[in-house]
Amino acid sequence: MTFRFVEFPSTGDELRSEVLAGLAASPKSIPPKFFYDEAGCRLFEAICVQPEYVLTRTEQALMASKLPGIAAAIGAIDCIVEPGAGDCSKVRALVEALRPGQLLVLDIAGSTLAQAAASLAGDHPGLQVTALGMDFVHALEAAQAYLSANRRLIYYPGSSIGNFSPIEAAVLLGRYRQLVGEEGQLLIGFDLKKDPDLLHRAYNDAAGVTAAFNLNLLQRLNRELDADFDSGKFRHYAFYNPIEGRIEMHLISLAEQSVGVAGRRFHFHLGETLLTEHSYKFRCDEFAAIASSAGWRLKGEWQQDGFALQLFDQAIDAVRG
Ligand code: AVI
Repeated sequence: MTFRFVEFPSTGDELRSEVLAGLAASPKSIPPKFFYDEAGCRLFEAICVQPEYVLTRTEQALMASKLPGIAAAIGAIDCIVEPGAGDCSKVRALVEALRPGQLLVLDIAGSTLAQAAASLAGDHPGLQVTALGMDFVHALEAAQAYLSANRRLIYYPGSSIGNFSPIEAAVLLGRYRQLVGEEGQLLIGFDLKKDPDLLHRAYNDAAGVTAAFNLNLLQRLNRELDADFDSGKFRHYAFYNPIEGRIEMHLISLAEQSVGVAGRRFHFHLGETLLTEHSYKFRCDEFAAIASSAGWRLKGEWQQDGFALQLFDQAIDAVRG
């Protein structure tokens, strides 16, 4: 098997500087990428099997039922790149259908990624697998050095794009286009707008796993930034905002309290929020417009039960421009 893992320099400084900046802002916020320490990765996997969080299962079912058509629309490719690959479970079906020579997976949670990518490499002896433990939003361009093949497909499933604002999403999709070059394609999965009750339940599961995932962020800060959050004094609060078209996930302070983080102190009023995540939901035409503003041209679309996959290649003007 051909497998290599490269861990980019630690995200410790980034965690410190971004968390301190987010806590000093009004409203207070912390980027969702910091959910994914080891416990956070495990909790996210548990969210994906909760009965209310149908997003992951719906995408899997869509992939399973439409894969032959999707593979035919993509055609022959040499390489799949998956940013935010996590446990690499989603890319397996695509690897088997497209049989590329190279797979490049990127994730901020390096150790989870390395284990999953090594096992995938073990199952596909002809496949050259490279795993990069990196914050791809910061360091995406560094992945270029690890790409050898020409016809590249970026695979970005799971509605992860919904965790960026529409403007940030367009910027990221433009960087994906640069990474894969003129012959590159993009296969992307996103959650569709739907009955807000269904969305509300998905982010407020009865078993409390999403709440534990949200609160785990505070435990991570206690451990890694020498903070003293009392997670019993914060409430997980998630709701659908129909004007913005997004789920908002908050941690709301249940007391007047002050918290130490990395040697600084921050005051939380009773009822004050710490915003931890946005999860945008789209209509197909809305998403295609965002991707098109980043130079991608819609080539195929598949939908099932409130979830969509779109396939893009490069708009000619964008390639020349
Ligand atoms: C990773 N991301 C697409 C998930 C979402 O639905 O926004 C993260 C998540 N947050 C709460 N539940 C799941």
